[in-house]
Amino acid sequence: MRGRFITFEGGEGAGKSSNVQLVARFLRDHGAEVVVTREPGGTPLAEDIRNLLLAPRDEIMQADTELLLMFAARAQHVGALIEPALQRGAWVLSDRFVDASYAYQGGGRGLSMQRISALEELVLGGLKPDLTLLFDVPVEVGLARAGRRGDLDRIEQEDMAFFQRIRDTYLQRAEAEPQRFQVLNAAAPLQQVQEQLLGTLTRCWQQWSQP
Ligand code: Z5A
Repeated sequence: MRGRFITFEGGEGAGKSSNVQLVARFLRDHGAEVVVTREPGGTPLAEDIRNLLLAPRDEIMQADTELLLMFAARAQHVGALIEPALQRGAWVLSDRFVDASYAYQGGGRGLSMQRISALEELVLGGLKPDLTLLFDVPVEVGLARAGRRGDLDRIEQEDMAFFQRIRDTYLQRAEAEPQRFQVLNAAAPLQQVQEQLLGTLTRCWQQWSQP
């Protein structure tokens, strides 16, 4: 049986990375094979592209360059890791995926959503996450959490308005596809976020593990 694909999305400091491991543990405890991965990245080559994308530099990276590098990394990630894992029946958990390109390059940078959609079609064909967990947090709360980590990467150095457009785009996408998205109130204390998450997972597990 083909595996299931769950993606974790949200702005800076929303708590995606903190919660991926909780989901992995839940699924492993239920006997599933789980692959945890991230974007941009997930394979050695895609991680090299990630380093290119996130390193602060003097030369300004063009928005189209950023978009194409995101999709180049994604093509490698899907072909070499995600598809083979789904085909052998594993559950794949990805910390960010294609919705991030719509939110950051579309909403944040203002690139055309139609062009992003054309790249999605080219690179992913029909591949879609079965479930997208959107960790939604007010921008100032998320940035304060992320800022405590120290050095900011190239994208984290953008201004508040950029991150507000990203949050708005994520919420619009969730509203447009309520059957795929589950929006979690990530401004709540971690324990409450995890309770919301376990409720969602329990429902999905029961639904998807039926023959
Ligand atoms: N990007 C893009 O532009 N286009 C694309 O197509 C893709 C990505 C795929 C990847 O960086 C960057 O690439 C990202 C989007 C862009 N942009 N930036 N900037 P990344 O993977 O390094 O960064 P990130 O995805 O933004 O991760 P993050 O900032 O680390 O956020 P997070 O994973 O959601 O948060 P966290 O690490 O789990 O938590 C942050 C801190 O908050 C940590 O100290 C936690 O202990 C704390 N935390 C978490 N939850 C809570 C709650 N509920 N209460 C209190 N404190 C909490």
